Amino acid sequence: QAGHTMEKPPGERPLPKQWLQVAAKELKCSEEEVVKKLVLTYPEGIHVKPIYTAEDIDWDAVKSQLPGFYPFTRGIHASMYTNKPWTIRQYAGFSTAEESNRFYKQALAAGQKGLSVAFDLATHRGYDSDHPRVKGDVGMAGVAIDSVEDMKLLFDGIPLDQVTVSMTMNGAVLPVLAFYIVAAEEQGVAKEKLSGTIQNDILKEFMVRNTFIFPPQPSMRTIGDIMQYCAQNMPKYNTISVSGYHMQEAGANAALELGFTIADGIEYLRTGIQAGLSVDQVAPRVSFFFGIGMNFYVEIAKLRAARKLWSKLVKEKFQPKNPKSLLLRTHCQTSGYSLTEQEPYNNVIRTTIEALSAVLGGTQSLHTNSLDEAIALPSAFSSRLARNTQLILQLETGIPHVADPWGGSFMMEALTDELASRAEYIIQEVEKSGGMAKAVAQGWPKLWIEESAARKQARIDSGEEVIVGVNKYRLESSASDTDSSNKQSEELEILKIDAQRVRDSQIDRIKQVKTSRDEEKAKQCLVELEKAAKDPSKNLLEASVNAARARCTLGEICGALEKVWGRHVPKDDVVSGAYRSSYRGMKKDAGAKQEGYDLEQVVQHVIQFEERAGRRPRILVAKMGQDGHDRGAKVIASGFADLGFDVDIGPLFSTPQEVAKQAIEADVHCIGVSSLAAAHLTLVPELMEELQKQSATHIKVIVGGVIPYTDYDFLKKIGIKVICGPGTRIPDAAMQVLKAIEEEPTN
Ligand code: DCA
Repeated sequence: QAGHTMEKPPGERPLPKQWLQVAAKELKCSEEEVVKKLVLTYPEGIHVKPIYTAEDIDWDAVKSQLPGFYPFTRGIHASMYTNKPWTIRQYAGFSTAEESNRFYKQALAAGQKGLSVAFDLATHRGYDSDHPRVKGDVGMAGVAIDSVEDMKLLFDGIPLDQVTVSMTMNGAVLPVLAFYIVAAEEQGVAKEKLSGTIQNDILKEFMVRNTFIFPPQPSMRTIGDIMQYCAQNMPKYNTISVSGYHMQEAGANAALELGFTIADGIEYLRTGIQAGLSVDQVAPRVSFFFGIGMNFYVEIAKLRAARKLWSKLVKEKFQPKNPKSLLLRTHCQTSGYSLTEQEPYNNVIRTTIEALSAVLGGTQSLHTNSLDEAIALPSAFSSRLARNTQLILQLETGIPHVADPWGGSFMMEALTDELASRAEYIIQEVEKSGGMAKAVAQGWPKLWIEESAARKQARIDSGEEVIVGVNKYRLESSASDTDSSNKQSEELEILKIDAQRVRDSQIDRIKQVKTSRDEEKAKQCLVELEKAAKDPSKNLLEASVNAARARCTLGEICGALEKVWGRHVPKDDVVSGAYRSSYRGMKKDAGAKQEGYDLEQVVQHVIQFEERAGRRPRILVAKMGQDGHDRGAKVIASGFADLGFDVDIGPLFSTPQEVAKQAIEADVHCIGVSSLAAAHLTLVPELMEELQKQSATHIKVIVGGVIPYTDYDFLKKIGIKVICGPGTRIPDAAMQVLKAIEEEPTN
């Protein structure tokens, strides 16, 4: 992190003297104490005051701003939702292409306006469904797509010239976009007519989401080639969705999310320009994607600040001629992280409030999360409720009747400026590194986000940040130990995917595709693809479209590229000290959860353990399968390290066999498996079998992440000692681990 400073000092504008005098009387304290008590410091480093006045803003600038006018703080369209509401675009996909297709058609019939495809992790990581590494992942966290035949089934009966489709794909972007283009072509829709969006944002994959395949350099070249191909052939298609969402999910506060996302956007404009395009060919097709969390005012301000900052920086840095190049068009998604396993119906309320922030902030398109997403994949019922949340906001509330209703609010305008200036400071730090690609390679943006995540966890664990039903007003039955359960969660209908059945049917279709194609032609296309990977003058998407037409599979296309580029192996650092320094002691006020361990109690217990055992408790934090969501794993690793544990962190994408080997070699007491993508029922039993085979059953296994209550019994039966669902405090998890490893060995 050398040379980079995370904190920018907050801007100070004093409270009005006459107001302070009256407030001091109301609070029965001195004016200084009023300031101490009522001026809050947000994680972004902003001091939020109890009141705002015209003194807090540049009123002359504010009063003349209009929606649809530079710098677009008030919205990119003059009429905004008064003319056309935002697109209701729910992110979905699971199991096979046929089942997802059925789901999409029902969603469109029920009022959804655009599609957004979730692919399974095997597809994301460039493996066909028959690859041994993806046994637990096929069809689980999204739909399995192995070839153009799957893509055709996915959109069967859905006119691709009328319905805009967004595809969340980054690592395997070439085969997936190629399959989409060929599926449309065979549906009779020419490329020029295709509108929609491909995520194609690899920088944030290296930073937080981890579904990359290839190293950074060829990955960035791929983006340039896609921009070039689309500029020539698909002028209405959004070639990128620059995503802050995953940064927020990984723990970034709003300023970090905003700063790094805009910096990513600037880097992508440079990538398109390097690929031979003008800024006006690239910028109008760059779209954005932000996460919307529970801090209501900040999230609205974030979207206003994003538009303002983007138009200003694009104007300054690139001098575009087309006014559309200045517009930040964005999709938003309510926060998955803010959803709780405890009292899941509270999640409907959280999502509604977050959706309100997104639309008051002027989003173009929105996904609202389902109430059960902290527990499992969304069911038909919860998906309908999530969609209806948006329909009610659009059709029943009157909210769309006024463009930017917050415009001119002293507080909102001040917050917008403050966030924009904080994010601009972060962007300047990135520019000092030589741009976002270089900053990502240096690794400091990732560490800033991980530090922000550890600090947030500490604020939640100490009760400073309240989550109703989790660390305050918690139901008796939902204590975090594994023996008790939460009735509401248990009663929810949960969508279950039969992993074996999905995998078998995908394997059958791969066989059919391979036996019915012109084998010579397919082989030739793969050779051409290899050549294109070596030769920057060739276009990679064009070569991939040819391979898709010849029925090459996703695994074959990625395999050809991998031969030339190799697979990227990330290096792992763990933040230290942030959790402990942000933990301020457990709150014991009314409603606070009284049970649970405080940080110092656990630290003492760890010291006693070390005195007895002659070494510190040692844990291997493991991620198995293709699930790259590592916020939980990283927060546990840095939190446990701060409590005194010896922490090893295993490589992403490990097999159960690799995890067992690493655990035995490192002589750990315990393996902590973090699972967020529903593969635990396949991979955890394999890990237990492997430990048994290697006579290492003395190593205790604990599992954390998105684990439905209905799976607890099964996991306990196979010997899992502790299960930590979402909302488990780190000191409590650590204490459970200590107790488990202090038990007698089971073998
Ligand atoms: N007055 C006039 N025209 C309007 C207005 C208005 N008030 N509002 C929207 N429009 C037009 C747009 O200009 C656009 O026209 P165009 O196709 O000729 O450019 C059209 O209506 C569609 O609106 P748009 O804002 O582009 O909405 P979407 O098609 O839903 O695109 C966008 C949203 C963010 C740009 C896109 O990248 C997207 O859908 N992303 C989703 C990403 C995603 O789903 N990720 C999943 C995790």
